[in-house]
Amino acid sequence: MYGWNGKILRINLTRRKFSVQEYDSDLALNFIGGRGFAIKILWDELKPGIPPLSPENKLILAAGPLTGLSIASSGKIVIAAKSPLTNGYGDGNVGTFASVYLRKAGYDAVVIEGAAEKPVYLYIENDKVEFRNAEDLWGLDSFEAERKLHEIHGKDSGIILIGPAGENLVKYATVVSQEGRAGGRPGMGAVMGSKRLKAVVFRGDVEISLADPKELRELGRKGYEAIRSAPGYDFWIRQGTMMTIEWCQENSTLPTYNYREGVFDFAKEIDGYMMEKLKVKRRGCPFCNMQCGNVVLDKFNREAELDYENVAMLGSNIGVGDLKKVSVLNRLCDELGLDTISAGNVIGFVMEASEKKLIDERIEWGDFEKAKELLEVISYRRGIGSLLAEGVKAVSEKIGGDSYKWAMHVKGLEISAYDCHAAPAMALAFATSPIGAHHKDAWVISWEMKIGRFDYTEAKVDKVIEFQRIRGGMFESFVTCRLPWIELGFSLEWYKKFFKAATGITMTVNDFFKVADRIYTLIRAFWIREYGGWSRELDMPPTRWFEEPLTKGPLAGAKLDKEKWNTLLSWYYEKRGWNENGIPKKTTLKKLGLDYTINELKKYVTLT
Ligand code: PTT
Ligand code: SF4
Repeated sequence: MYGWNGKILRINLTRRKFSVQEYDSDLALNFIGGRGFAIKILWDELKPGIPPLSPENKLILAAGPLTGLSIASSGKIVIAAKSPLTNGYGDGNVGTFASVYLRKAGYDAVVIEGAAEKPVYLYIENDKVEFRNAEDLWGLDSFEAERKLHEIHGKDSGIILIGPAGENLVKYATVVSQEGRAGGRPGMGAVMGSKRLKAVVFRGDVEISLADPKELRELGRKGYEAIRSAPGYDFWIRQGTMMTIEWCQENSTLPTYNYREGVFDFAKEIDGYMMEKLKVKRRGCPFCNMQCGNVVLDKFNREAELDYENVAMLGSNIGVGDLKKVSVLNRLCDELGLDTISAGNVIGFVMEASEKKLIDERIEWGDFEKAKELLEVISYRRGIGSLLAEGVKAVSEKIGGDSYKWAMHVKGLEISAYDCHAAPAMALAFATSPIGAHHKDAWVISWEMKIGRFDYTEAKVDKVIEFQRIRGGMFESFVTCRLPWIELGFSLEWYKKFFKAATGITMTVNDFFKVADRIYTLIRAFWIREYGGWSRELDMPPTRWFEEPLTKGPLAGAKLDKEKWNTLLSWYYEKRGWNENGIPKKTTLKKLGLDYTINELKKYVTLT
C-alpha cells in the first residue's frame, strides 16, 4: 500500500505490552482512516455496554493517508473512544505535531486499552514503545507538563496530553497540544485520565511510502499558492474564526445568555476587530499556511489563543463582554484541559438556574470571577463542581423543574456556539451530528442564511447530508483540516489529486461520499448498540428553540416550528436509508457493506 503505513500500534496499559498489527487494504479502502478507522475498531472490538471510563474502553489516535504530508493543513489527528459524556460514539480533531510524528513513527493509528496502575506517559519512537513514569507530571496543567516533556524529548517531538480536568475525569475534558490546540469534546481527555495516561509523545523518521512523491510535492506547492492567493486570505489571516462573532451578531445567531437570545449588547467588545487590537502573534497547526491561532494578551498579560467557539461560549453565552477577561477563561480551559464549548454551556445553564432559583448558589450573568472559579472547581471536582463536571444533561436531571427545556444539548453533548431559533437546517445539523450536538460535521448556517432561514425545505436536508459527507466523512478520514475548503474555497478536486498521488488510487468525490455514508451508518449502529435501541427523541434539538422565542434584536419573536422541523428529520432519515425512528434499514446496511451489523442490531431493534 502507498500513502498508508499499513500499521496500527496496539498498546495495553494494564499489561504494559504493545504489538504492531499490519492491517489489510480492505480497511483502508472501506474506511480511509481517522474517524473511519476509529468507528470500525470500536464496533469490532468494544464489548457493548462497557463503562466508558473503565479499562475496557479503547482510546484511538487515528491519522489518515493524507496526514503529515507536505500538503495544505495536513497536521491533524482524530481522537476517539466511547464517550463518558454521551455513552455513545465520541471523537475530536486536534492540530498537532503528534499527528505528523505518529505517521513518521511508521503507524496510521494507535489503539490504547487497559489502565496503568500509576500515572504513565507513552514514549513512541519508530518501533520503540516505552511506558514512562508520569507521577511528577500528574497534577500539572497541560502547558507546564508539555514544556517538561519537550525538555526531555526535544522540540522535534509531537505531544498530546491532558490537564487536571482529564485526570479528575471531568466528562467534557479534552486532549490538549501545543498550548492552545484542543480536541475531543465528548470527554476524550477523561478517557485518557481513566487510563492514568498523562501524555503520548511521538518521534520518528520513517519515510511514508507514496505512489508518486514528485507529483505530490508539486501538487502540495501549487495548493499552497492557491490558498495564498484566495480572495479571503488576507482577512482570514487577520481574524481567522474570530470573524464569526461579527457575522453571528449580524445574523442573530450569537449564543447569548444560555441561548435565550441571538444578539449580545457587548458583541463589539469581544469580536474579531477587538481581538485584532489585542493580538500579539499567530500560531497554527503543522503544514498550514493559513494559520488561524490568534494569540492575544489576556487581563493578566499572559498569552491566550482565541477561536470563535471559545469566545462566544465564554463571552456572550455567559454575559462576559470583555475580551481580555474572556481570554483568561479561554486560557484557563486550555491549561486545565476542559472543553470551552461545554464549559461555557454548563456555566450559562447554571447562571440561568441561579436566576430562576433552582439552585441555592447566586451566580450572576457576566460574573467573570465566579466563572473563573467555576472552571477550577469543575476541573478539580470540588463542591458544586463535581456535579457540573457531569455535563449539562446530568445537571438538569439533578436539579429538575423545567430545566430540561433549556439544557442545551443533544444526546448529552452540549450545543456549540450557534443559536438556532431561526436556523432549522443548523438545528438539524446539531440533532444528527454523529457525536451529539457539534457543528463540525454540517456547518450549514452560513449557507442557510443566504437561501432563506425560515424555510423548511428538502434542499436544506440535502445540504446537511452533503456537508456531513464532506466535513464529517472526507476530512475526518483523510485526516486534514477542512478550513482551506470551507473558508477559502480550496476545491475538493485538490483532495482527489492529493489522494491519487499519495495512494495511487483514483477515487471520485462520489466514492468518498459512499465511504462517508458507511462511516455515518456504522456510527449510528454503534449508538443503537450502546443505547439498546433508538427513538426520534434522541435526535431532537433542545425544547427552548421550539417554545421560547427570541426577545431581542431584529428577529424578536422567532422560534422553530416543531411540526415542520419534524418533517425535516423524517426527510433526513429517508435520505439516509434509515427508518422513521432513525434506525438504518437492512437494505441500507447491505448496500454499504455493513451486513455484519445486522445480527447484532437485531438484538436491540426491529430491522425493516
Ligand atoms: C472542536 C471545538 C472547536 S471547533 C473549538 S474552536 W472552532 C473549541 N476549541 C477549544 C480550545 O481551543 N480549547 C479548549 N480547551 N476547548 C476547545 N473546545 C472547542 O473544540 C481547531 C480548528 C477549529 S477552531 C475548527 S472550527 C476546525 N475544526 C476541525 C475539525 O473538527 N476537523 C477537521 N478536519 N479540521 C478542523 N479544522 C479546524 O480546527 P473538537 P484545534 Mg479542535 C484552543 O477539537 O473536539 O473537534 O472540537 O482542534 O487544533 O484546536 O483546531 O471555531
Ligand atoms: Fe490549524 Fe487553523 Fe491551519 Fe486549520 S487553518 S490547520 S485549524 S491553523
